[in-house]
Amino acid sequence: MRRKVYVEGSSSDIRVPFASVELSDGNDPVRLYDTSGPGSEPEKGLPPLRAPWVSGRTQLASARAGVVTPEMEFVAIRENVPAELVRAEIAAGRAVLPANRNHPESEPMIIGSRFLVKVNANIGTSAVTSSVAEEVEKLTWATRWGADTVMDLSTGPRIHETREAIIRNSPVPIGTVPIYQALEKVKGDPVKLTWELFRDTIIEQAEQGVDYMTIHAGVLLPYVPLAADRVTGIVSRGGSIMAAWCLAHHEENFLYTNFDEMCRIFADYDITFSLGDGLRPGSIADANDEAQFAELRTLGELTHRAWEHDVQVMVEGPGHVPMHKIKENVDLQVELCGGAPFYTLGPLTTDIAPAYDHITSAIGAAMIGMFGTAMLCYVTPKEHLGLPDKDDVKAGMIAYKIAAHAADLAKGHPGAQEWDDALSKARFEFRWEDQFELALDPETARAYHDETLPASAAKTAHFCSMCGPKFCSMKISHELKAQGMGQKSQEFVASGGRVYVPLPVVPAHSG
Ligand code: IRN
Ligand code: FE2
Repeated sequence: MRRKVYVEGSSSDIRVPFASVELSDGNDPVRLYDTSGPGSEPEKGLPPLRAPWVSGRTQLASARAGVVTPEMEFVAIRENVPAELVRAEIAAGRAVLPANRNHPESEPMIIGSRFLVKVNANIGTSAVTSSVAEEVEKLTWATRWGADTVMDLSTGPRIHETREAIIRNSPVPIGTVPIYQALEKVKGDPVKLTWELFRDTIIEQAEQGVDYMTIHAGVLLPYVPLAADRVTGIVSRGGSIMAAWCLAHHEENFLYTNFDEMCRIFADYDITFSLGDGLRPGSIADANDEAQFAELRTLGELTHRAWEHDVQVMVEGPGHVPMHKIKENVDLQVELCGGAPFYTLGPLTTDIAPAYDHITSAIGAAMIGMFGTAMLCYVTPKEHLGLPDKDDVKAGMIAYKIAAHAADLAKGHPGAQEWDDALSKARFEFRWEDQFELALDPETARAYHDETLPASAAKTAHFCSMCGPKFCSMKISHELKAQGMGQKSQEFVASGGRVYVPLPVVPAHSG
């Protein structure tokens, strides 16, 4: 059984949620990170838990002044790490705690390479499909499956209203790409965009409580021609809008030229920059090219500029990248952006599997997470094909939670392996119910098992239908254990038996 539990901090209003998985046979419960929030009726919204903590300083300014804010204490408990580590990583710019003053409903979380790898889920209406209620349902659904942040990428009508409903009901930070709404305001013609109109749009969204915003300020005029010979050109929506504007006016990107003013607005609300990768590769052929890395150098420059304003920054990354070119992306980003958290879209490790891009990209996501990427933007099976529905959101979330946890294990995050160990033990001891409850997706695990062995007696049986009763390796292992595996092997060795035959020695190659 899963139950929500709270761990209290130094003051009684710091209550950190966890999902406690209660196990049978006297096994200790396992405490899991929980993003599902307190739950509410969509018309009322969530309680404003952070309201008493909101101060005039950004989290970065507080961290630099040596102050551990209640939000920092909250995430330290959540991550099972010292509060001082949280403060120091934020102060150094290596982690961000996205929390707009006007989004007090959010439960604090942290994004940085020293912490658990996070997953973002994208939702949002488009001109063709979806309603406000459906989007709130998708938000709740995404956080139920572990989304650490959600981006509202709505376009089309009722953007403001959809976003309001999402923010008021969101226990996780909400991100947006404000250029999408700005483009709606000029009826879809990028040439008509202006800095003033864009500025009003970010203020409108800031007032509502958007916690982080994707800003494509690195798409500079001289970089646009670098994408001309690519197989897939510019695939970023925001990137293509800004490239169109730059070319039409033959002027430098107004997000770049007004960056300092934007920083002052972001500081007022404590909004975190997510510097957009408008020139990310959209195909294996375009990975790691000059357009992509030229933009990354500019994102590095902008990172340092935002820090001067006490504004938190993360940096977006690709895209489509084959496995052997992934590490170079992380190494360069860390170097150029002073260790600011990297937030990548996959990357997709091959282009051949439309309808399965949650898998092609989860492979890249696991790798890039292991190398230090702090947050992974999920990709759903509908990528390149259509707007994801609820089933797609779940498939994308599960694929990405696997990638993120695999990376946490590889990085040795404190406590990450406890979950695996508890599940392995339940599996070995044939505690089927415990195995289901500990599963990332309990419902599907249980359903698959019950397809062939639905009887309740099968829940304690020492086999499943994969191998049947006679061929279950775990059952045979139990019998070996009962016979004293150690003693048997000693007898075997004493009688001259060998399991591993040493390899013959071959002389080394000379040339
Ligand atoms: C993440 C990393 N690189 C891109 N992303 C996400 O992709 C970004 O945060 C946004 O949610 C989505 C679409 O961005 P573009 O296509 O406007 O760049
Ligand atoms: Fe793509």
